[in-house]
Amino acid sequence: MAAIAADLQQAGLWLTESKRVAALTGAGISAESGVPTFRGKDGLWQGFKATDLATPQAFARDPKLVWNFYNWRRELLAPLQPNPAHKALIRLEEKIPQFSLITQNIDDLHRRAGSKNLVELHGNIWMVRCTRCHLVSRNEEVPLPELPACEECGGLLRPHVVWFGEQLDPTILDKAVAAIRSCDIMLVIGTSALVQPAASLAIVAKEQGARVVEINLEPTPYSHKLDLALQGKAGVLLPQLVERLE
Ligand code: BJW
Ligand code: ZN
Repeated sequence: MAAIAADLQQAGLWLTESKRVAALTGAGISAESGVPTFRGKDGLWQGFKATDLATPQAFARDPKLVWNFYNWRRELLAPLQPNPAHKALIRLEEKIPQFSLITQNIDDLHRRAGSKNLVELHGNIWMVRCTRCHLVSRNEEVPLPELPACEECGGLLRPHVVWFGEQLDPTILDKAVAAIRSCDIMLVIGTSALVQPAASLAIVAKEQGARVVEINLEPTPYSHKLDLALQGKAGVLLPQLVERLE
């Protein structure tokens, strides 16, 4: 406990000295809101691994199965609320002159919490895209039909999210990289750091001279390369960290 208090104090000092802060979040930040993570034991739906359904191949093979999976997640997410970790990032954004929040999450919880300068790397579960005319729109219907159709052209809709093997939107990725290239400190919160290119953003930050602090329940493949790895729940540690600026 004493060790974590000292680490929190150190991270708090670095934050106090920083004008430009970037944070990267993953599924772990939403776990305390009730959102299942991807690679834990709860990353299973009807015996399928979530990461096996989040692929263009799975959608091409069986779009109904993939839509059933996303409909289940839309139902699960609709009533969930941001937790103390999402809210701590709002207070951080209010205090830091230049703050960027980069999330891999598609759950909309940062937006619902009130984050403003938000980059959603992997899309948003409440957005859909037509596979024929490529129109992107927001759709909060729960559940959507098993094979939802585009209102403009009748084509099959798909979730407007980034699946494995798909390119991230280059404009969105550029915005994230620009924030990382210019930050004084980066917080990496609740991500297993297994998925590229998001995981390498921490290395981009280190290489340009920023301090990087990780908050996670467990060590990740990147922990030993970073300045500090705080082990614990984001909903507990992040509010304590931000308190140090108040
Ligand atoms: C807590 C906690 C608490 C729990 N408090 N902590 C270079 C090298 C190798 C491979 C590649 C590469 N470049 C590209 C690839 C391929 C691939 C990739 O990375 N594969 C790896 C698995 C090896 N990447 C891509 O395909 C990407 N595209 C791309 O780069 O395009 C160019 C290209 C194309 C083709 C070939 C080569 C290049 C796209 C990646 C898209 C990822 N999409 C998903 C699904 C989104 C939609 C959906 O949600 O349905 O994004 S997969 C899934 O993983 C989701 C997540 O955003 C992402 C990351 O997961 P995350 O957030 O880290 O969650 P978990 O569950 O893994 O971890 C949770 C963590 O929280 C754990 O560490 C816990 O300990 C912790 N935790 N409770 C604090 N309370
Ligand atoms: Zn269409």
